[in-house]
Amino acid sequence: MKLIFICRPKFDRPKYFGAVRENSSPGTPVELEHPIKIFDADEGPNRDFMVILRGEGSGKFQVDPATGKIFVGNFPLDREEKQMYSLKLIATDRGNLSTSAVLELSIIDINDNP
Ligand SMILES: [Ca+2]
Ligand SMILES: [Ca+2]
Repeated sequence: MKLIFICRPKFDRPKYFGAVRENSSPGTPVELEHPIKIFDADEGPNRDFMVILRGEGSGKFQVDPATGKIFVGNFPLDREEKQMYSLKLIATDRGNLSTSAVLELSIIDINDNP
């Protein structure tokens, strides 16, 4: 059987915004203004895709490759160090067709530096 890859996975928005408190424990879900929705119009295995996160500071977060859900990674977030992350979400299907979207995450201050 020959697989034909026609459709790119599509994000429902070009840009997503989210916020998370600094010092959140690893694995804390990042609240987004609008949840990331990805749709691939192909059928069967051609519609499977994987989401990755790129950009400066992307190592501080984890993304569920199947859904695009974002979680705090294993490194502590410090608002005094960086208060906004501008990242790139990339969804790639099995045919290697990909689409990207912007993900802007703000770090919410907690009073940890009196
Ligand atoms: Ca596809
Ligand atoms: Ca603080």
